[in-house]
Amino acid sequence: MAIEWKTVKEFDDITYKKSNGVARIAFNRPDVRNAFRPKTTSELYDAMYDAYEDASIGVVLLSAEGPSSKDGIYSFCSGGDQKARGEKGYVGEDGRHRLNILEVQRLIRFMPKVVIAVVPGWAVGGGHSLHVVCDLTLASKEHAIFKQTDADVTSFDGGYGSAYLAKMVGQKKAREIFFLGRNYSAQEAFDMGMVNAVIPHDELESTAYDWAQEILAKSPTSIKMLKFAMNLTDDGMVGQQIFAGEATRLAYGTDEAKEGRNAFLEKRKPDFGDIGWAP
Ligand code: S0N
Repeated sequence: MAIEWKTVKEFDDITYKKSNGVARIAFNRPDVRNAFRPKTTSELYDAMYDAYEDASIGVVLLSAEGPSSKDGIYSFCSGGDQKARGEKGYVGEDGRHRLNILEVQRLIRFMPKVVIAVVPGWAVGGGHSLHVVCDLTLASKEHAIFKQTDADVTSFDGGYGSAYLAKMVGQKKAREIFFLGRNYSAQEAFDMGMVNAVIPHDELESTAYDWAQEILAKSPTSIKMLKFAMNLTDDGMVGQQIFAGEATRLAYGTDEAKEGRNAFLEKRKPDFGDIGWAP
């Protein structure tokens, strides 16, 4: 059955749609292999933040339009747009140097929803890093190629893109990916543990949507607490802060919390007597 996507908002560099609890955010610069410039990452952030805020959305698919009209080649994302790179870095329309893809990475990492990278073709440089930071990755059997060119163009991700990748595929393999910059097929990426499933190209989007529907049938609190629990040790104090924030939110719903709040408002000592200290 065809998925009925509804466009949420028109952007220049991305498309943004929703259907039945799923948001689909897709790079839309296929003629440059979906490279991102500062405008692209600002739009990505806006769409991601909308999905973050929308309580009807539980899963975000990060995908790509294409293939390229020039040569018919598919791409997920080829990373930072080298044509938008000035003398000191990536330059936005306002002339300022920006690395705002890192803000997008953090939003993916910290949003209490599942983000699935749907990789129809090239995942290169910062595009590779984006798939690494997503919760799950589904890749086109025929067209997905994973490659790290950061060390070729002196535009390198020393955060999640490399260090977190090493936790995923192991130190030796991560160093090989970055130090040699070779191409890896979807199957090789699956064998390394950085792709969840290799899917026939024509079924990639419908499979991602089906995975999303399976996830949406689960308990939202469980999914978000599990995501934050799995992030925690790698995200240091920020990981703890996010996990603990959700624990506090859960505590607010207890009789104990209500008594604490009421006692303050009624200018009396709290009476936690009935709560007890059960192990
Ligand atoms: C993707 C590749 C391997 C595809 O090769 P293929 O199929 O042979 O196509 P090409 O002929 O090379 O390309 C087709 C057209 O697309 C343009 N193009 C491709 N990639 C880019 C790009 N990244 N920027 C600008 N244009 C691009 C080509 O120029 C060509 O156009 P025409 O036809 O007009 O000539 C191959 O294209 C490739 O290797 N691309 C470059 C990949 C790359 O090096 N990306 C940058 C790597 N670094 C980052 O992404 C870091 C980004 C970042 O912001 C960052 C910074 C700090 C910390 C973290 C990050 C992070 O996010 O990682």
